[in-house]
Amino acid sequence: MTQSPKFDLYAFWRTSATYRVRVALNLKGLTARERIIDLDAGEQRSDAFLKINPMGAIPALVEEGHAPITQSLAILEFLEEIAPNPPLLPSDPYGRARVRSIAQMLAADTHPLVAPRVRGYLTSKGGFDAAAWRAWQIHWVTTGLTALEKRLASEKDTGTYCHGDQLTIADICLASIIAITRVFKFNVDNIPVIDRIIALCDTNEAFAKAAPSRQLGAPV
Ligand SMILES: N[C@@H](CCC(=O)N[C@@H](CS)C(=O)NCC(=O)O)C(=O)O
Repeated sequence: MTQSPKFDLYAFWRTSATYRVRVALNLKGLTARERIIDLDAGEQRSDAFLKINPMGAIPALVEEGHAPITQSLAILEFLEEIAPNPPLLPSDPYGRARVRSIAQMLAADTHPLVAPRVRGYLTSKGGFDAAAWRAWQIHWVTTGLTALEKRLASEKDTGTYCHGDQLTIADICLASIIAITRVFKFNVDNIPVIDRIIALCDTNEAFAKAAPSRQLGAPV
């Protein structure tokens, strides 16, 4: 008999932050029941969802009897603690700090600038039209990826993946930003190290299965 998943994951097909959690769950062989929050319909601002995450953002991972876990990086670290294999963080403190630093360049400094709530504000109150929003989105994603490319190309700890030859949270965050470029159909040029790492992630079924285009609700 198949056991039903013990986690609910509040999710939407295209979101970069939810993608990170999907990849980590897949890598660790865990499952979660997805509860769809339709960002296009504004469901993240419904009273019911704001009780789960007052920030009005997904993902949230919920296990009965426990408070919801929000913030994709906190969820990734939680999954790492409850299911340590395969490890998604290096074993040494300097390595862990470098991986977390790369992850935060992407998940904390890059991704939030292109979230729907930012688009909503800029287009309703900031005078942005669709073209200005697209230029903003491309600018900030390019800024984040170009900064990371510089690090990856110059730091000795870069290997097959962002950190050595082991998949880590840094690669998951990197792939989550590349997922944004794929959903919104733009390219960032001159990032050869990133392109090489992503080509490798693309061959991994845990990443492929998490792709926005393969989720319920994705346009066909
Ligand atoms: N730092 C948060 C970001 C969460 C976030 O902004 N999620 C987006 C989807 S990728 C969202 O739900 N946005 C709703 C909105 O901006 O209105 C995390 O990593 O979980």
